[in-house]
Amino acid sequence: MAVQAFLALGTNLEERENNLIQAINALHGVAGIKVISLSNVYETDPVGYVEQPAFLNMVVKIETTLDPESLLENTLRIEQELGRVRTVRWGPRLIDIDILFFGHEQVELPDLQIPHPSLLDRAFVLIPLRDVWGDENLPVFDRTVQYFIEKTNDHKGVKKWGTLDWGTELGPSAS
Ligand code: GSY
Repeated sequence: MAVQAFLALGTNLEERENNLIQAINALHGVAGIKVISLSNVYETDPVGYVEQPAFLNMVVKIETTLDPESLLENTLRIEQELGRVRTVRWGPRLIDIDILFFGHEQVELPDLQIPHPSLLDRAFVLIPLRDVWGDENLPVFDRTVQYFIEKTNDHKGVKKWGTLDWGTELGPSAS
């Protein structure tokens, strides 16, 4: 049975828009993953290690028949295939793909925690998540995304940059 999952994408090196497009197309190309909708794309001030270029961040809603660990394997493989090189921890990256939610499931494994543990502190994740999630309460936290956005102190560093038009410019519209 297919489950809805939400993935956060971030990039701050080279052709940032192209990195997002490549990642979304690669996700949609995996058997068992269907991209359903995209948030707006936001340009965001770096959080953590601040001496690095601004990020583009967005959230992608998918349906998947994979289990959470297989989904993780695929996101890690796509990060690597798109050329992610970990130089500085928290440092610049071509593409970062984090699993935020996987249906209503909670996962606690050494290499995978769902919901994503830093989700609620990061305006660069919450603001795009609101675009594709809407006004419903989040599973596990039982509050709206808006509730958590109002608690962040870095939302001024998140500015709408543009949109990617899934279904026309990126990939198949009829699948
Ligand atoms: O957590 C993902 C990588 N990352 C980001 C990011 O995607 N966006 C912003 N604005 N800051 C970040 N710091 C790190 S680490």
